[in-house]
Amino acid sequence: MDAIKVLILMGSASDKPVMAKAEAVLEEFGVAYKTLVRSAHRTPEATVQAVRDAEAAGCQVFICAAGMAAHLAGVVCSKTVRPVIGVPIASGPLNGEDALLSTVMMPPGLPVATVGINGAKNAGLLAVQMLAQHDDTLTEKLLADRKAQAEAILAE
Ligand code: RP5
Repeated sequence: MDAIKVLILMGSASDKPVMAKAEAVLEEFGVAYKTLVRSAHRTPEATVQAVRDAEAAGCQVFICAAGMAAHLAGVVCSKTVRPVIGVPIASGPLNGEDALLSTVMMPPGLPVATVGINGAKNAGLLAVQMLAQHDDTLTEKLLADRKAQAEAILAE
């Protein structure tokens, strides 16, 4: 795996349209990332291997998206001490409420920073904010982004 700062994992290729918003944020901020489809249930060994490979490639933050019984972020959290951001995906008959609870309700000692249902954009931004703790250029870009958001609202 080439050097990366963020690994995006998703439980199914059907999650790709939602997770494109996280990818867009990382591209906008110039953060090196890789995206893989890996499932906690369907490909458990490959999921763990992806975490190992990503850490060896310098990964600092994991973004994990899954729908229904969404255990991907929790499993990844169990294999790394890097921050894990969970994105519950709206899929299946419960429209993401199942994934939200599965992702956010981690046992004490294993935190997953969970964004809203389909909250891929915020997941990308939260990853950038984590990386910005040690990167002044990213901090400046984040401040400019917030300013642009405010100006857009005030111009309405
Ligand atoms: C989850 O089940 C995936 O993350 C996806 O959101 C959902 C449905 O998966 P597919 O049946 O579309 O592969 O594991």
